[in-house]
Order: sequence, then C-alpha cells, then structure tokens
Amino acid sequence: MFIDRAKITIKAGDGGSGITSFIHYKGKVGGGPDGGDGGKGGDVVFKADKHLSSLAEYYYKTKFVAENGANGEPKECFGKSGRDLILKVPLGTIIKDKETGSVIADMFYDGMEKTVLIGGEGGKGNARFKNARRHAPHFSQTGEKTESKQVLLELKTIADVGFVGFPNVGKSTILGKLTNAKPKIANYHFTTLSPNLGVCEYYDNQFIIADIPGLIEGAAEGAGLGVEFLRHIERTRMLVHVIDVSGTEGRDPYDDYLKINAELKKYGKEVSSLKQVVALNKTDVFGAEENVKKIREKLGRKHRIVEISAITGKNLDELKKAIFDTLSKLPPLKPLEYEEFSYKKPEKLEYEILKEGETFVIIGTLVEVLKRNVVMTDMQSLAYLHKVLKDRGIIKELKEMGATEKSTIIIGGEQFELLD
Ligand SMILES: Nc1nc2c(ncn2[C@@H]2O[C@H](COP(=O)(O)OP(=O)(O)OP(=O)(O)O)[C@@H](O)[C@H]2O)c(=O)[nH]1
Ligand SMILES: [Mg+2]
Repeated sequence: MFIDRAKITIKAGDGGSGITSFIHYKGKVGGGPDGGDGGKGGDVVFKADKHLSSLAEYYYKTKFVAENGANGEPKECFGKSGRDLILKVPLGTIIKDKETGSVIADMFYDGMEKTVLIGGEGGKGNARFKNARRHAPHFSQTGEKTESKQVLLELKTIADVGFVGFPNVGKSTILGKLTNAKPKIANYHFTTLSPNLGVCEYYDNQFIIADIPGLIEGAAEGAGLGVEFLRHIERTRMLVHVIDVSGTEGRDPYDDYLKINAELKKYGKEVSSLKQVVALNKTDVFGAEENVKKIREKLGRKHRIVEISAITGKNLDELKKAIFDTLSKLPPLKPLEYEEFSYKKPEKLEYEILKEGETFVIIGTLVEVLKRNVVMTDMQSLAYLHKVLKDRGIIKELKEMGATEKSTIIIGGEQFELLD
C-alpha cells in the first residue's frame, strides 16, 4: 500500500518543574535556597529526507511526543532539557494544521528542517525567588505544559516531468530506459500502483521524471485507480503524454489522447494546462505506421511529437532532447507559495498563587503584564490593579487559600495587604 497522506498528533515536551530546596550540609543550618530550574521540553521538528518515498511511517503509529524536560535539582542544578523529536518525511511533504487546513511548511529541500512545536519552558527553582526581602522562599514554579496538535501530512512529489497515459502504453518501460529507475513492467493494465521517480541525465543536466499509474476514461469519477495520483504530477513543470500507437488494444490513439486530456481537465488544478510532449510509443509493432500518420494529422502542430519504441530504443535520445528543450524554456521548480501558519504559544494571561505561611506570591504572565502597566506610587493605577485581581477571582482564591488582612501578598516583587 502506498501511503501519501497521514493525520498525526504531535506534542512538544512539557517543561520540567523548578524545585524548592535549601542548602544543607553537616554543621550548617538555615542554608539559603538552592532549588534549580526545570529543563525545557523537547521540540517537534520535521526533516525532509530524500531517501524516503512515502509516508508509510505515519500510517500505523500516529502519536508522536517529544521528551519532557526534567525537574530541577538541589544545588541550583538545572533539570536536563528534553530531547527534540525529529520526524523524517519524504521530499515534497506538505504539513498542514488539521483544524484550519493552513500550510505550516512545504518540505521542499533535502535536509530541510522545520520546528513545528516548541517545548515548554522549565519552571524556576526557589533559588530564583530569593531577593533582599525574601531570603528563604519556600516556593518554586511548575514547568510549562504544552498542548498536542493534529497535523496533516500530504506528499506531493517533486519532479520536473510527469508521464501520463492509458495503462499498458509503456510509461514505466520508457522511465526505465531514460532514467536510473527500475520500475515494474508487465503486459497488463495497472502494473504501476504508486508513483515511480527517476533521474534522467542529459549531458550536464539532470531532471526528475515521475511515472504514475495509468489513467482511463472516467478516472476523475474514480474509474480504474482514479485520479488520486495526479497529485504527484501537480508540481511538475511539464508532461509527457505517452500514447500506444501499436493498435494492439483495439483503441484509437487519438481518442486515447482526447480522453486522457479530458480527465486531466476534470481533475483541474492546472495539470491540464501543463505543456505536453507527445510520445508515440510501440512504433516497432507492425501496423503502427498507419496510426502514427493518423494521429499526426489530428494533432497538427499543437505539440512536439516524438515517435519512439521503448523496446528497441528508437528515438529515445530525441525524446530526452525534446524534454530538455521544453524544460529549458520553463521556470524552475519552486516550493509552494503560501502564507505560513505557525502555532503560537497561548498568550493567555495566566497566574499561579504560591503560598508560604502567611505570604502569598502571585506569579505568571498576568503579573508580567501588571508589572508593566501598574505604577505603584499612583493611586488610580493601584485601584486598577485591585480591580483586575477582583475581576479575575484572584482575591477570592487568595481567601480560599487562607489569606487574611494579616497576610502579605507579593505581586511582581511588591508587597500588598489583602483588601476586599
Ligand atoms: N512492442 C513494444 N512493447 C512495448 C513497448 N514499450 C512497452 N512495451 C510493453 O508494453 C507493456 C506495458 O509496459 P509498461 O511500461 O508496464 O506500461 P505502463 O504504461 O507503465 O503500464 P501501467 O503501469 O499499467 O500503467 C509491457 O509488456 C512492455 O514490454 C514498445 O516500445 N514496443
Ligand atoms: Mg507502469
């Protein structure tokens, strides 16, 4: 089975927590705080690998989680960071956010890396909360937790040239002759069940050819193997339309040409507007000459036409040249153009209340914002602070945790009393 799409769940590692610890060794009492910070969680990184040809690895296993950061340790030792998780994908894999369908990355170059999820930050150990007024903080911060995401992986092969045509016309045989590829060839329909890629050398130039399963009339409606595989020639720069002129299958070659083009048109997405070189194959078969004459008349000068025989090798160099000439007039392959989507860490204003006896310390992103917005010497500004604490239910929460008028509330290094 050829897997060219996958839906997977990914999650970056959580940050490790900071710890609360105090220096203690023989003969020494009341040592200072020495709780270390937690380590950062591992990232989720995708990496393009030219040796892979499908997304099979993501078919059975669909959940991928990067390592968590370790918790901090005494003696101000930092917790170890979690290892990044590297997910290898074939060249041409497009990564999308499942929820919005937005493109996160097009893995276009070999070795390209894309960090899709960033690991959680480690929490601060109690050693970090020590200051002139607070010599022995009994609290530390927990590590940042990360959220899992669902992404879609979709392989869109990267090739310069795509081969199209009815089944059994000789597409794979030509690929085998023109390139280093060794595709399966046989005298029956639908021998090729998934795209084959080959590199064709032409003097100092190289181009990549993609041979896909044969199309038949009604493919756009699902007949035969359908048009699923046309996705793999969507990015090509041009097509070679292979037509069997031997007449051995009892079809009319020109009719074949029209039918294939009609299917390309129904598929849409511009594959039908790609430039075509027409390869009339199996000219070695008795009776082919007649068919060649007829189809040449019908096609006129619409396309460059090359009469070949993949079996005898007739005109295969000419076919290479026709492909090369056509490609040289076309723009190079480019990655997809898209507005890049990336997962943002939630900018939620969060807070945490740490309790130490009668002292309550409020920390978190909310406090960072308040610190920036509140001027401590200004009455109005302080009234605003009080309102925020009340509206967010922080005052209520403080009371539930046992705070009274006698307690000290610390916000951003400043001390407050609990007011209603
Ligand atoms: N006589 C003759 N037979 C050929 C020629 N090219 C290919 N064949 C034969 O045609 C049959 C089909 O060839 P394939 O290359 O498998 O055809 P295909 O278009 O890839 O077929 P699908 O993968 O089924 O779409 C094989 O038996 C080949 O040996 C040719 O130039 N002359
Ligand atoms: Mg084939």
